[in-house]
Amino acid sequence: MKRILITGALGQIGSELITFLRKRYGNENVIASDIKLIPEEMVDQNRPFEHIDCLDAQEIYSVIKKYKIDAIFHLAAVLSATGEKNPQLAWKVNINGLYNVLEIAREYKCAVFTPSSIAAFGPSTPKDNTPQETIQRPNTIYGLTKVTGELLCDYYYSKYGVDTRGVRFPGIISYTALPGGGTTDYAVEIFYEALRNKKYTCFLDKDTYLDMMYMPDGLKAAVNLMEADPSRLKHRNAYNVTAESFNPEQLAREIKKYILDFEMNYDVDPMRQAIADSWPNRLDDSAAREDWGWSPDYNLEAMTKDMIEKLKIKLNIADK
Ligand code: AKB
Repeated sequence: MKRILITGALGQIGSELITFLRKRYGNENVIASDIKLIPEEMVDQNRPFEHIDCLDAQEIYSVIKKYKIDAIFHLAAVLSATGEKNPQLAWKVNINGLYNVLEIAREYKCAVFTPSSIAAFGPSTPKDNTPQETIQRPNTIYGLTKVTGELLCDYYYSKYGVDTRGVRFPGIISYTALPGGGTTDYAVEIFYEALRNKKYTCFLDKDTYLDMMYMPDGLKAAVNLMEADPSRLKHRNAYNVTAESFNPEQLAREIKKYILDFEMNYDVDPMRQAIADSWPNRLDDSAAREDWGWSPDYNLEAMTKDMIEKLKIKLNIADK
């Protein structure tokens, strides 16, 4: 990877991946792009930003040619809860956008990273230690687009030799940009509410286990996979990765260690609960560990401590 394009760069993962990749590959070699306009404070000659709507193939083409891009981190996507509210939009953005990126990658010989998700599994998938290769019959539109995306990326690799790679991300927890429209978003919202108001009303039930990961591990997973020796990759799209599996009650208990009077309530949202119930409790990520040395740095305890420290600074909340 010499010159990298990130799509969806203003989203939760994108906004941190830009900084991570720029430190590694140089500011001028990482081109951020998004359908949203760049905020004033990010305008900088040395840190390129381009407007790209991934549904417009010409917009992607012109940026690929302009900067001689050889690797694309394609993050522009509609997440699970938003997808269920607008399935047509989810299909259009997640599938047509990916198709455009893959076609351009085929022509310009770019490597492509596309995140899949725990949503690529469904109710008939084994819930515990979910294997790398198993039943994938999701019942959400987001999940359908993720399975289709995995297969499409595999196809472009075997048919055209496009260097496609991906991981199945769990819920990503971070303090820089908020996630938008996901089912795992509670695990980010809870920190903001706990620090600001000392209480949180959770939209998932207390015993709903899901895989989660702290952002530094998510960035490491994406970049390590893209830098991995291709001859070692037995799978390409997409590797199971996880860092921690917990339920809302366990997260609340961990937060209470720092905010003693934190109060957790529940008001279950049937749509998001049904989505969460269709996903695994915990993935088996041994294939990623064996093939490219995946290993997370943060568990629930380490992540909670760091989130609280960093968010206190961000929200300007002083210790008493
Ligand atoms: C979502 O909740 O939709 C995402 C995901 C697990 O892919 N965070």
